[in-house]
Amino acid sequence: MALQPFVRGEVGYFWLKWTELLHKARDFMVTRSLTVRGFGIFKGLLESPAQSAMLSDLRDVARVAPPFSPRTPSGKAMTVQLTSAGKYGWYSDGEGYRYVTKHPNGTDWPPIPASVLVLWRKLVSTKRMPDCCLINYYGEGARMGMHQDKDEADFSWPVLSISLGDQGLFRIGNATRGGKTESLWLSSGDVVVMGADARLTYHGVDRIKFGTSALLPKGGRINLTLRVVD
Ligand SMILES: O=C(O)CCC(=O)C(=O)O
Repeated sequence: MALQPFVRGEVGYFWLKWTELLHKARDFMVTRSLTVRGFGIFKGLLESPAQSAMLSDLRDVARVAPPFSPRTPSGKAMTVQLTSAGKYGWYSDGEGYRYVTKHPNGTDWPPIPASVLVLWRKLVSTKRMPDCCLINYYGEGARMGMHQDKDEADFSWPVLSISLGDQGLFRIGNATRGGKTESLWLSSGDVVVMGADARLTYHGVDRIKFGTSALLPKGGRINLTLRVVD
């Protein structure tokens, strides 16, 4: 009788250690599902509860820094709506593409949510955090033309991309514009690492397949890209 609480305590302790070990093993075994032209693609890395938690954090960001549709340097309004979190936000107008320290409404960008940084720590670095989390929202008809991410100072850091919501048709090209491309559907919870030799590979999003995810009540797709800027 007297031993019972002790035994229960021991069993509880070992059970805790065992589940801790299992979680650690699962984290360690994060394997990339596929590599396309040097882009590491982790299908379904983010599970459904983590996607919902991240979405809730992004809503908090959007309350402080509301999404807007910037103009390209040629004067066309972009079809995606975007906002940012972090030290810098990505911005574009007649003066060109660049990073800026304030939202167009004059406020500082909110901090990058911890739920987002977890993925950066897991896949990129625990020492250097990203300076910018660009948040793109693709509504009906929105797309993103083929481009390179090259407004950053140091291309040795990858760009980490996280997809939430409806599927997006992601196109991967080459180190220079043009040539043959390959496309794949990115689904909610998929994560892509664009780094090393593929850091400056052209990529874009051709279209969104509405109604393929229940995450966003009104449909559409959110894409986050984490970037080291300076
Ligand atoms: O939406 C995506 O999957 C890619 C986004 C992107 O290429 C960018 O923000 O530069």
